[in-house]
Amino acid sequence: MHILLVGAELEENLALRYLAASLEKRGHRASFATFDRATDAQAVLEAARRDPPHVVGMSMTFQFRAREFGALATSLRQDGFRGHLTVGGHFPTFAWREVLSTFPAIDSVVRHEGEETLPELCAALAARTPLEDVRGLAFRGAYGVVICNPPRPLIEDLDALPFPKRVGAPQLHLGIPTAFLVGSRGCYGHCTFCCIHAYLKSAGGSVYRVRSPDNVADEMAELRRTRGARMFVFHDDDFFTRDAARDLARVTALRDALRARGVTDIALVVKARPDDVDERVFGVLQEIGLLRVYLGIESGSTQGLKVLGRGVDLAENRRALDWLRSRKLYTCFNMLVFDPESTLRSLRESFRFLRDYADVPMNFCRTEIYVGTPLMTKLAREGRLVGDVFGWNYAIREAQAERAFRVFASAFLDRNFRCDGLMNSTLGLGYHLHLLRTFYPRAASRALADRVRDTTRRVNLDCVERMEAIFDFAASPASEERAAFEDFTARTTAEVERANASLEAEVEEVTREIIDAASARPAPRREASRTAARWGMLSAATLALAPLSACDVKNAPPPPDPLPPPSLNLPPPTDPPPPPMVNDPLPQPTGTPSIVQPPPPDPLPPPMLAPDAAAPDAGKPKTSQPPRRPPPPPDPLPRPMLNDPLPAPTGTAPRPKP
Ligand code: B12
Ligand code: SF4
Repeated sequence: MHILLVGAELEENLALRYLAASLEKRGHRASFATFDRATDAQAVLEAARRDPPHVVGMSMTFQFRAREFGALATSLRQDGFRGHLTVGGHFPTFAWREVLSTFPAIDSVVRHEGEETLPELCAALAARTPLEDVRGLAFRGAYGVVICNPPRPLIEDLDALPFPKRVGAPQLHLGIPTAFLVGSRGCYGHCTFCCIHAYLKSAGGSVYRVRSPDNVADEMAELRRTRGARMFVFHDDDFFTRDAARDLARVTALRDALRARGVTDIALVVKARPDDVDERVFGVLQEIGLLRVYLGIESGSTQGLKVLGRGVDLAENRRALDWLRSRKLYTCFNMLVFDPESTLRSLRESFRFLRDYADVPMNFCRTEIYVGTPLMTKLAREGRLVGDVFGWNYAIREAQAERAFRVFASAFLDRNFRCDGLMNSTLGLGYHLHLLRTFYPRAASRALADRVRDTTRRVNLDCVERMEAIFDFAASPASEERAAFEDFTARTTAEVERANASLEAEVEEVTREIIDAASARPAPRREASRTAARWGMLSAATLALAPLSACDVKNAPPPPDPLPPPSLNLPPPTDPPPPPMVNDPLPQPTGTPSIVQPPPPDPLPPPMLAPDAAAPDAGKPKTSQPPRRPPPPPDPLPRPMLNDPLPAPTGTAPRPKP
């Protein structure tokens, strides 16, 4: 069978590449189509027309883009695609009912990991055997009834998986061929806002699985040999386990395995929690070439850390940042400064934290509500969820904090959320500098490093000062008056946008200096192979020519840390809050496939549209549940924030997680 795999390719889409490798191992043929934004739809349709697939598989991972994928599925049908259309990823794993009910063009949802389920689905389609036998599948059966089979347990032996199928040229970061990979899957954390824990728990099996160091080193060696890769970005949910002895054994074995294969002169990017930062473990990683650490700071206030369920305190956040800073490791972080229980006091505390670390590149936003998370369950119980599963919204409990958020949502929209906006460009700036230091050391100067630090500080302090002014206003009686609130919001937005222009110009200038410094050198440091030399020179030239303003992460250097644009579906404050579409998520009945009746609605059963909870729902299918009613039709288009009158008791604009 030919399977067309569609998804975001902001970076190499590992989900699709793992799936392609597993499909090909079973004798199928897999091809890829990029869908980074709605305007890519035409190219996907053309790919399907050019080389018609039997099955289209879409990676609908991001909640905020789920409707776009649904619309693409509809367009594929209108364009004549008659094969099976399936989707997978984090969002539909939980919201399979809503996805299948809302988008009749989609035939099935592969829940959790797809390496076994998708090939089995293809085999069942080819043999015309019942889809009820495919574990991990939710699908539209006879008469349009939606059936959810029991979940498939997570893959225990990650070493048994074929390496992801790599296609196309590697991304170049300051001229250095870059590869993305995962050395483990899962995480021991229980953060309330994160869907990863819920995803793992609802599948059943070990929440953390790790590849052997030899298996990871084999893949890195292959990437080095075949694609010239020297920059390795690990997308493990958390590269570490908070068990320093275990982590030390793993990274030491990885270092030795890489050396044994001659994979040296490389750099690594990893993600870590603050309580993962251990001197010995990070020391070994530095020996391998650790260049960048995404540190899960998430909040700079005690209140925030508690609501987010981080399991660390502020002192731990500070300890990790201080230590990484002292080792001159490029560290960056995101803060979910606003959360449902934020207060002006906790917000001020978070921005004091940011002031103390103003030289560390960062971004900040509101905590978004992802389906399947404990935070979603909590807000649903409290009747505070607004909108629907495709984009939940909520109001911060404290009115002053909510008013501050609303000003922020307008004023910082461009700065914090555009993928090449000021904050993402500043994150890229620090990354560029460290790439220069690592791969072009003779081109790196002290003066350039000082400029990067000063620019980063200026950007971050500008944020802190403007946010503090917003807090002062939100605390004042004037902020309760509609006209004064609107006036302040408009003025602040205009001022922030003016500042964006000048600060962006500064960031762009320093970035260009780094690129020029790298391009002036004939080849990166310690060239190990002719392949690498060729890539290095080619990409340096590419970077020098790439417009920095372009939001094309395939050509532009370091991929930004794009936050999804906020959906500004704020309900008018006078409206009563719309009833939440989600009941308290309940565990799936063990051993029973769930069934949902598709539109048109069946008048009989009451709505039961709970997204899956984190509770395990493993088991064997036996009988069917009575059909359930479909969700209400999709919400009308989001309303723009700025047209909204005064801050409301409920309803705000969603923001992402880091
Ligand atoms: C790499 C990554 C990115 C990369 C790029 C991804 C890309 N494709 O271009 C970057 C850094 C750009 C990124 C950005 C963002 N990301 Co991100 N990202 C990840 C991360 C860390 C790893 C994904 C990955 O490669 N995993 C390895 C593969 C093998 O696993 P997998 O993706 O789960 O895929 C398996 C299954 O889910 C399933 N599956 C997945 N797709 C499909 C499709 C089919 C057809 C089938 C059958 C099965 C299937 O099978 C796969 C193989 O087992 C995940 C965390 C995670 N655990 O997945 C977050 C994650 C996906 N990101 C997330 C978010 C929120 C974002 C941002 C919105 C965050 C932000 N900064 O604001 C942005 C949005 C970007 C944008 N503008 O579109 C959330 C999504 C939550 C949600 N429900 O929406 C996740 C889950 C992290 C989290 N817990 O918050 N991200
Ligand atoms: S936020 Fe990070 S540490 Fe917390 S559960 Fe998610 S992946 Fe784990």
